[in-house]
Amino acid sequence: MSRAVLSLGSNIGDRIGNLRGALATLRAAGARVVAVSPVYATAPWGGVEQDDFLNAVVVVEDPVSRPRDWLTRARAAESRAGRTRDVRWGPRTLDVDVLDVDGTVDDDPELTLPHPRAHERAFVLVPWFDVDPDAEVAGRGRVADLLAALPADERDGVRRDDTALEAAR
Ligand code: PH2
Ligand code: MG
Ligand code: MG
Repeated sequence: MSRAVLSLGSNIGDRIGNLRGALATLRAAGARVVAVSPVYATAPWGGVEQDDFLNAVVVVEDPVSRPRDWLTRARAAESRAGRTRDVRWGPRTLDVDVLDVDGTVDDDPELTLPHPRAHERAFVLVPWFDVDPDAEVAGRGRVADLLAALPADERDGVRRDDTALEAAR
């Protein structure tokens, strides 16, 4: 069994529709969605002036996938949302980042695990904590502790949105 934690983000077009489309694509590709965080409206991180994002974190499982298979699915979801790769840390219809796969630590430049900036991003840590309060960022520490260590203004830029990604199951 392979268990991955994915970050979903969108700040162009139908943002919530883009996040929902990601779940649909992941399921169509054979992933079982085992946890879905609340949706957050988040101030842009990374210094590019752009609109606020909607962000969420999901936990997905599959009997056989290796880390690269999760990357393939993430990219499939992005391209289905019409994603083009342009400005680094810039606006996007859909970003699906692989945060963790079974605690793997790997410096493969194609898929670095855990995600190399997850530990410093409130828009990742807040929803990750929601789906798994005991989670660890492999080699970095507990999500709860990393979150507590972030500057207050980073956490304040992450605000719970009323819209759910999907109806409660
Ligand atoms: N994604 C980025 C750059 N900056 N900021 C927020 N708040 N949320 C994101 O998902 C995000 C970002 C590029 O991947
Ligand atoms: Mg990203
Ligand atoms: Mg990405």
